[in-house]
Amino acid sequence: DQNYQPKQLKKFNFTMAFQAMELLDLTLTKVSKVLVLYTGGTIGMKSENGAYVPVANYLGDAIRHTKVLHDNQCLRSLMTEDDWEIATDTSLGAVDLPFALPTSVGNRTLLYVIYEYEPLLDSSDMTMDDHLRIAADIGLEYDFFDGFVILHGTDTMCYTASALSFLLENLGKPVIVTGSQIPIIECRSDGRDNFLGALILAGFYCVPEVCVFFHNELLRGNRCTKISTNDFDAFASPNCNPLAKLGIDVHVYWHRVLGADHTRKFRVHDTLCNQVILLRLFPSMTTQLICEFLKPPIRGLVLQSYGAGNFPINDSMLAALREASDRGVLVVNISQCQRGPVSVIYRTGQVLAEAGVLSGADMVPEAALSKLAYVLSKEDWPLEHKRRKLQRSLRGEATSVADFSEGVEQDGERRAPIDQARTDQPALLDRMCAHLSDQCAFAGITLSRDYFAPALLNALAVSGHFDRAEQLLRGSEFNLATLNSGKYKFRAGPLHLAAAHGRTDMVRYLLRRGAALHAKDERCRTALDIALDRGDAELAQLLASVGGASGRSLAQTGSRLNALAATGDLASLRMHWTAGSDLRLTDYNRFTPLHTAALHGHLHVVRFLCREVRVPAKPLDLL
Ligand code: ASN
Repeated sequence: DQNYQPKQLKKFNFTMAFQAMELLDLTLTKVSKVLVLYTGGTIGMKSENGAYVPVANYLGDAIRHTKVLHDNQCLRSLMTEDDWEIATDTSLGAVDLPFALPTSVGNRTLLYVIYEYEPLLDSSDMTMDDHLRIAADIGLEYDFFDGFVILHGTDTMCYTASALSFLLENLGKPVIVTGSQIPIIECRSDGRDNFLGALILAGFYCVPEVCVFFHNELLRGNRCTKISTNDFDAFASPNCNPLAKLGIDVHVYWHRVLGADHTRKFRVHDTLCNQVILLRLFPSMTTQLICEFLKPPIRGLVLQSYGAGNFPINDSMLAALREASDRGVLVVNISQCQRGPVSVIYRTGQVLAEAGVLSGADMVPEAALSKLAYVLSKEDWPLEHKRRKLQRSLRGEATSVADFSEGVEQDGERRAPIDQARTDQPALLDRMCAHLSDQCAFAGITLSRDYFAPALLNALAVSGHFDRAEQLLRGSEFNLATLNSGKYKFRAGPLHLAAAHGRTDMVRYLLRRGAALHAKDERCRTALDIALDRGDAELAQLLASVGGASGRSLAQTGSRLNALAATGDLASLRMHWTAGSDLRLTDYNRFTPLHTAALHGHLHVVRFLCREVRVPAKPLDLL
């Protein structure tokens, strides 16, 4: 229908609540910040005239009054009396205060901001343009938050999660899509647990993937599919086990989590080709129907064949596929069965390969379609390259041992964390372990192999022996937990240690191996903060060039910059500038470095700020 105008998510003004976040004093607390993008879906629906529809401007209120999802006391404890009064005085205009989860284990605080799109959509109304919108908005806010939660309808949740997994290239932070089967304001809603679990995982666990969280399980977003219209357990990930399960404990299966190559900067791809189609084979399908499906402007087709990837040996149907493939149409073969890959064990499968149809391995249809839309949108890739890409696992969407052992290639391709084929050096690890246990024996510590790898890696990060670190990672049960020294944020890992000892090559190596660029230590510092604190300009520049950002609040950074301006430390200010710091940030007195430098008479700093950085010389408006 040419006249059909799809409803579309509109971009939001993000600045307001983020500024409110900056009112909070986050200096003394281990805080994670999560951005929640609310697109619609049952979770925020109400029944109107006997049918559920999304209702604007009410989910936030409902959440603010739900004790397990928001704790006003916790928020208040982070603000001064004055700021609290200003922020909550409705006569001054409402400030959108962030939400705070009740403080839980380890005195960690999780703050989140909810952005509600307009219009809210039942996910059946969503299109690829909405996927692009969400990806672009994550891109805009990427540096300011530790993780992202997307509230979404369940019906097309897996399409969105799949599309995002491809669009968000070199993703280094968690993006978790969730929703519910019963609206959150209803008594028996599954929405509260789903939302809460998604927030906790996005805020406190460095799983740098696009995931779906539902019914206590974290699933890779491009591996799952909706299997039930009415169960709370609505999603299955038939060919990939869950990445995490929430029971009494939060259990992340780190060996399944994919590592990104963090020497490549996060970027958002901004197009998808919607000239793609999904065709499920059925007995008596005709050649004419296939030809209709393959007509221009269609550029890609996902064919859901029978069983292990089988198709009738029908010459005219196969000729139609061959002709389309010769014209440059990309046809990907996946199975109608939920479990297992397509293969060529039957003649009925071989004929498809001979007709130029590409293997989609064990992809779910949602992932196959999104991958096709993504690959086809890469206009600068030659056709042969696109074909190759389609047959590789780009974001863990398909099982392909060959891909994984080749490691990371480019454009955000992910590496499987366990090099299972490479556990060929146990002897080396055992020798290292023996050596370390000798040294530790006097302390009466019993160390197991599981705990050795992180400890050894930390030691190697300090000494900078990345060749030995590589031997260690290959020889041990290497996973992201090893690389990041444990499961939680707020713990220094090898990347922090290497940065603290100025081991630039080691930092580069660890990033390539998938160490979390954005992980924070006990003092909320990222590796970039440590490099800046040490005055290591080269390392700071390296970390900034791959997308590293500070883990500190803007006020904390502002104070540091002002302190440097007060002492006239031009070299350090220049280093911060090269590493991407905003030299207009204010300290707790609302002074900018320019004011401070002027106050202390540091003409060379004033000159640098005015002439090179071009900081506007604004009056101090708040004093
Ligand atoms: N129709 C709803 C949607 O996809 C279903 C749900 O969210 N449970 O938006």
